[in-house]
Amino acid sequence: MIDKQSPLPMYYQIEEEIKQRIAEDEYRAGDMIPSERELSETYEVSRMTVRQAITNMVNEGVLFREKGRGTFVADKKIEQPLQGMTSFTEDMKSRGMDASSKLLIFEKITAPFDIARKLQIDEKADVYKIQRIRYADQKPMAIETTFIPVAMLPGLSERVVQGSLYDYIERTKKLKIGKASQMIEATTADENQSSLLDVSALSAILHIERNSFLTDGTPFEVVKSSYRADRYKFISDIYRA
Ligand code: 16G
Repeated sequence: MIDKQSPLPMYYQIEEEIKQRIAEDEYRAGDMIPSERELSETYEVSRMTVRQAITNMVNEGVLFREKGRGTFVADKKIEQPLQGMTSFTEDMKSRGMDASSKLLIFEKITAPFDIARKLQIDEKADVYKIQRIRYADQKPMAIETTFIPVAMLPGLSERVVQGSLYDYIERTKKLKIGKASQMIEATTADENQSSLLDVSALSAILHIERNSFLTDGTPFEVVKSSYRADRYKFISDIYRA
């Protein structure tokens, strides 16, 4: 309950109280939480205070609002470890979720300058440009744009990239994936991204770029992805030297 003598702000106490109910499964993903009016009566605080608490939790991705319907408990964010080079398909499988893709672009193009440099190929060389929306249990999680040298995987097809690219590289092509360097930065969804990812305009997005190499050091992909920040958090273990 809310302690009005506490130095902790009342909106913060309400947040903690609602989060506890979620942690204890009293409110589950998809449940509607009580209205602002009901919460302000329950906690004997102003609606402004309740609104502040709810807005903070919406911004954190704990709750989401639906116009004209109410406020609901969001699915728990996917915790993605930063160590270990896994594929989207493997990541979802390990969580018991179903991975699928919608192919938006599959074309052969002359490598853009920055991509040619990262793939260490001739500027006039051809690359595949593949753009996929990646889904977990039918819900959009990320948009991925992948560049691969055509010379590396001449037989790549639309059908292959409907499934797992890494599976094709390793099991069909018998190439050995070694490592990647990765960059993550914060952005917001533009109009196109927000409609593809089914989020509102200017939602928080995690932009990730991965540059991947075979075990012999040959670069094989550059991937630019936009992950829904309300569905993902990246975690890592760190050690003090
Ligand atoms: C992940 C990788 C991406 C890779 C894809 C292959 C990140 C940021 N990206 O999404 O680089 O191309 O997996 O997935 O982790 P697939 O084997 O399911 O096609």
